Amino acid sequence: DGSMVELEAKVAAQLSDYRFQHVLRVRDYACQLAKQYGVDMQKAEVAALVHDYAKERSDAEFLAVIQSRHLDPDLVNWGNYIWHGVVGAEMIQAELGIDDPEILAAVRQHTTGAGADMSLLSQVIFMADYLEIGRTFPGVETARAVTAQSLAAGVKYQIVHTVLHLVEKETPIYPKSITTYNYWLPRA
Ligand code: DGI
Ligand code: FE
Ligand code: FE
Ligand code: FE
Repeated sequence: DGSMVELEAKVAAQLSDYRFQHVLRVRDYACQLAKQYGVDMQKAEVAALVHDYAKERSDAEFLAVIQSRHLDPDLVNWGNYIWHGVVGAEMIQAELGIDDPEILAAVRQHTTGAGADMSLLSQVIFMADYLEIGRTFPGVETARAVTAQSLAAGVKYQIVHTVLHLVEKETPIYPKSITTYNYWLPRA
């Protein structure tokens, strides 16, 4: 429908071609998972289209929004990889007029996941971002097979492997990632 085409154009205008192509592949994978797991396809499509909307904004823009919207002050200690989802959701709401709390939560949660407050829509977007057909990391085929069997098992697979990878590289782990790990570990 027309508004979806307009949304797609607004996202394309914000992103380099290679990242926009990633977004389109996330949309495809998200629609497939949404269909399988009974999630609203339209919401999945919108959330996938906007999930990396803010990824190419400057650090200064993110820091200004953290201040003006009174977001968690600890956010200033992190970087683009955390800001583009958590702070990006504010930009998506303000600039694209997307007010659906479930879609905004899926964007906020798409990098780290979340614990008990992760909706099926959020799980679908989290997994589609990880599994889209352009992803080539070792284990991606296993991750796709696990997710096709159980969405929760996919979430667990992703967070376990992401935390392992971050520890391996001695990279700081955002507390929400630990929350996600602890919540999903016994649940799949
Ligand atoms: O935006 P994308 O590249 O499509 O994917 P993403 O938003 O899922 O991930 C962005 C980056 O964030 C990716 O390189 C993995 C990294 N990341 C995920 N969780 C954490 C993290 N980085 C740190 N330092 N800590 C985390 O907990
Ligand atoms: Fe992202
Ligand atoms: Fe991701
Ligand atoms: Fe992404």
